[in-house]
Parts: sequence; structure tokens; C-alpha cells
Amino acid sequence: MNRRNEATSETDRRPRRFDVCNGDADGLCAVRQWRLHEPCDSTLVTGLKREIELVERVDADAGDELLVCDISLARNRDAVLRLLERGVRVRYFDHHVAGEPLSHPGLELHVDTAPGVCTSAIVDRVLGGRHRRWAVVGAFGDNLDALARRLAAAAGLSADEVEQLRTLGEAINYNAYGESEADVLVPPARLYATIARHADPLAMLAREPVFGDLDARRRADLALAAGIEPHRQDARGSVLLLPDEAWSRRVVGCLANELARAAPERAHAVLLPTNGDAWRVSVRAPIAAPTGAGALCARFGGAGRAAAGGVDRLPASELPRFLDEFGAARWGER
Ligand SMILES: [Mn+2]
Repeated sequence: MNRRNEATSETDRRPRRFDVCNGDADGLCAVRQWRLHEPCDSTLVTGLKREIELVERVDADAGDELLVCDISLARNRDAVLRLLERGVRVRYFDHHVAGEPLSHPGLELHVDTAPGVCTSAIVDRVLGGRHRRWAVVGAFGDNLDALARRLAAAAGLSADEVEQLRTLGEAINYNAYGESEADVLVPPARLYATIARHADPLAMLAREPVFGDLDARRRADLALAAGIEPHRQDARGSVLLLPDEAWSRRVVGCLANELARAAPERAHAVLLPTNGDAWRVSVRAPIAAPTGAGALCARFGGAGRAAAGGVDRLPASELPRFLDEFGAARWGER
């Protein structure tokens, strides 16, 4: 092999950078923090909330760099390994169940699956709180109220500023939910283009009307959901079956969070009809006992973290078994 030619071709090609993240507030705010810390031209790879296996969409080569935020390593493991073997460097931040430990000289891994932690907070920790306001937005987006308020207090934010960042986090999170881009107001990749124009989320909220539009639409969708009676409800849990409507598909994530906050002693399952006689399921463990959601979902082919999980496709025939296991779940046990 001609070593000089190899060296020339390596130096001729500038390394490319890819930012791969979930399209929700936590994912986008994690990337925003890192890119404020290390600005560069990079290609964003993101999608709707339900799109998790994003690393396989990246066509990177030796010398290229990947930043991956807020998507499960367990679901992206093979694609990450393939890129690492190709000589791509990968920096990975996440709080979802990661599966077997993965170690490679090209991999910098920051995974923390503790309940009460989100990816934006992990990035905040690594950056020493340099862009903390974005971490507050991400934490509110993931419904981690206590974490968000702790970060906000450490950043010296006023009560009014905290409320604004909460509205922002919830609006960005809401915008990631849908079956297709037709369901959402702005595809998350386009929303990030707006976010990337701003260093400060409070200034962004004041100047960019899209976030007020998202907040208004979110409230309207929640009002529609409030009219639906629970399918099952007792002191330990509540199950809501949504109709097959675009507003249902948009509101399902923030509805689960709102319900969880309104009844913190209860677990919540929100189910949405999906293609072919099946349900898409969102589960929230009780806020007062925030473990067991991911484990329950995993028994039905889904995934998640301790406090929140989901099943992409629960066949309708499996609904009775899901309702039984949801009702019998021992929340709060590790
Ligand atoms: Mn997250």
C-alpha cells in the first residue's frame, strides 16, 4: 500500500461532523450545549421522538466525528460499532438503558441511567454548567421538574425565567411527537435550525414566535385530551386510550407527563392506535416511585428508562395482558 497516497487522501478530506440526537427537547438541548462549547459545521441527524435508531442513517468515514445525544445505545449499538470499526470517533451522551457495556478507543461514553437524570444534564455536568439554561430546558422537556429547578437555582434564574424555560422545554418536547412529520408543527430538524441561531434560550423565546405557537397548540391538544375518560383507573394507576387523531399523536407524550404530575402517586399508561390493529404505548412510573416503566415496556418489546418507557407496537391482542401487568407492576422497586 502506498503510504504517502493514503496520508494525502486523509489530509485532503476534512473530517465531517455529525450531530445525532432525539428530536425532543432533551436531545436538541444536549446538542445545543455541546455546539456552543465546540462550534463547528456539522450535519444534524434527528427525527421525531419515536425515531431512535438514528446512527444507522449516518454515512461517516475514518476521521469523521459523531456526537450522539439522547438515543438509547442499546438500540444503536450495531451502527455505533460499525462506525467505530471504520475509524469514526464517537462521543455519546445518554440516559436510556444502554445494554451491555461497550468500550472502544474511539468511543467517549457518558451514560447515566439514574432516575432523575437526563441527557442535557449529563452534558451540563461534563461542561461544568457552561450553558446551563439549555440544560434546564431539556430537563423540563423530559418532565424532570426537580432536576430542572435545581439546575435553574444553580444558574441563579428568577421564578419568572424558570417558568419561561419550562414553557419552552414543554413546547419543544411536544413538537417531537407524531406518527409522521405531517402531524407536527415543525419537523424537529427545522426547529433546531431556529434553536441553533441562539446562545440564550430566554432571548430565543422572546424573539422566535414559533415557540409561542407550539405552546398554544399544545394547550389546545391537552384540552381535547381532558375530555376523554380513563379506560381504567384506581389508586395505583390510570390507563387512557386515545382516539386515532393527529392531535392524539401530538399530545401523547406531554399528556403522559401532565397526568403524571397531576397524580404523582399513580402510574400512567397512555395508548394510541397505530397501524394494523395495534397500540403505541407510553408509560410513566409514579413520580413518587419512579422506577419500573422501562422494565415493564421491555416485556412487551418496548424500552425506556426507569421512570418512563414506551412500546412502539403493542398488538391489540396483547392489550389485556398489558393491562394486567401494568395493574400488577411493583413501582419503585429496583
Ligand atoms: Mn431524554
